[in-house]
Amino acid sequence: MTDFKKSTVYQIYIKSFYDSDGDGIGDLNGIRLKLPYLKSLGIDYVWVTPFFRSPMNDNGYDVSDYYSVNPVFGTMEDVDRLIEEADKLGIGLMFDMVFNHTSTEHEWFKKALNGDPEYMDYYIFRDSVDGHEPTNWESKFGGNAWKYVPSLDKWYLHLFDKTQADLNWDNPKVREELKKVIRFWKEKGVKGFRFDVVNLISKPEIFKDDSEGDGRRFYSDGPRVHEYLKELVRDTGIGDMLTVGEMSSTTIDNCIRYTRPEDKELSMCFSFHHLKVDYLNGDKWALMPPDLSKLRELLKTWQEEMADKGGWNAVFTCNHDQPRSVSRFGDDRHYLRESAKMLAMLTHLMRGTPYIYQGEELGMTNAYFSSIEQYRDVESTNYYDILLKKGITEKEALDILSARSRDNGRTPMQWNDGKNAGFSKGEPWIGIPDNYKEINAGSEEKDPDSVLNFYRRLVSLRKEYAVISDGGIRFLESGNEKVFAFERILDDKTLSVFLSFSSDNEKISLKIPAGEILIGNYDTATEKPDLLRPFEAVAVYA
Ligand code: TEU
Repeated sequence: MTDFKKSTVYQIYIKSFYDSDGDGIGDLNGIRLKLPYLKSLGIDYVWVTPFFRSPMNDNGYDVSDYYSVNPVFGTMEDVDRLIEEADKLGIGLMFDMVFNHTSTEHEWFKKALNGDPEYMDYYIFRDSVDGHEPTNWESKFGGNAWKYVPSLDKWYLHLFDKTQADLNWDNPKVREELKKVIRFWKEKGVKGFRFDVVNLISKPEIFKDDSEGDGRRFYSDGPRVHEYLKELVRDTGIGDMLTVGEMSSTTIDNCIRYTRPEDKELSMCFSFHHLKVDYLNGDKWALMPPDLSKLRELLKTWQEEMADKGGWNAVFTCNHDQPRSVSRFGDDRHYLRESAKMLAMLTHLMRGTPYIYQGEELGMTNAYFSSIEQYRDVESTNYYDILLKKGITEKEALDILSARSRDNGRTPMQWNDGKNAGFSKGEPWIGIPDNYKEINAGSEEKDPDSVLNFYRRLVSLRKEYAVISDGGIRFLESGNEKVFAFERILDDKTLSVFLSFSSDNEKISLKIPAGEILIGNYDTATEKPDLLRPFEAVAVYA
């Protein structure tokens, strides 16, 4: 089994990482050219978001052929070279398996649309109920989750975009097809897999209206999900690789089962409850500041329970579906460095495998787009229309997108202060925030105190200190809701971590203990052990 506890994973959103051929879109060769940078960060694995053939309605999460490369990202030879060169540097590649759905341009779906019963059974087709949709379930991207096909007089289920048709995992042929895909990429030498929304694959036997919600309670962590995952992992022989499942609206009990080694499902999983603490009444498209007490409570519960029951978290605050955490939980105007480093310590010092999302290690911020024309993401443009239809003004709708759009995390990687932030010689597919002049890899490389160099230290500390990789965890009451405190404990060693989420000085009822400061985001030690400066973060080893 890979020692994934000592590992750090770096996530690459290929479209925005590095463009090697000047078409304004990142590509496989771009990743290969930047391998030395990744190596210098000390990371162990790179998760590359989907680069397979796709009409790109959802930027590659709508796969039309699992075995070929989207020409905009390169060729199969480019994939082989990337794997080979990464391997030489000791970096393992993880590919992204989008198995809950395929694009409606996949040949299976085309055959289904032609009425071939064998392929119709690859998807979830249902008859109308009283002349309308089979259920009232909502798509995650807005609107009803069923689309009508007049020629078949049936509806198909799409939990995401209407061009992403959900697969029928209850059909053993579908499961065999997907195993073949894994084997194909495994043979190419990848070292791990990320499974997209994999806890949504098992749908209920009976489809009925949800009177309480959008339908998710019927298909999240569905009836046969554990059985299907075990089968997939066993039959493809990926039990010893690094596998991470993306779990949408999941529960701790299920995540324990997904990740307990004895269950032989996955190495770790992503959950998202902690990234919904700024959703007003649970609505992503209604703004409020983050509820810090709720954030702490969720982290405490997920960290401690997973630890108690042998589960393992993938720890993260940023990815390609999320706004930048420094703009969300930090203060990107007044305390960019302090807050970016504080959030880094949160992610890298809790229990679990940390994930760095490209640009996070530079302190990259939200995009701050101000016009709808600047947005590219299907979810954002759909919801813009939905918000306007609800009667919200254009200005309000744009303010909501500016805080919540997935495009905030999808702007190009800021490599240097030159043209297009050094991302591309052509016109980038999406805009770049003006702050790339200050926030970029080139300048941060030269600055010992940069966010980038701070991430490097955190990545290497995980390898040196077993208390970080293997220790238990216990959250402490700091007496101040803006200051989180926890201890990592292994044998007779304790790492005490204090993190302030405030732009002011904050007093706590605990005292930061004496000991070796392993890492912190201020140069000087605090003079008063019960006072934290703005966004101060400190980890004491004793
Ligand atoms: O994301 C699944 C997912 O649950 C989020 O996209 C979420 O629905 C969204 O942020 C709505 O608020 C995965 C991928 O990471 C995402 O990029 C894909 O769009 C999606 O699956 C469909 O494949």
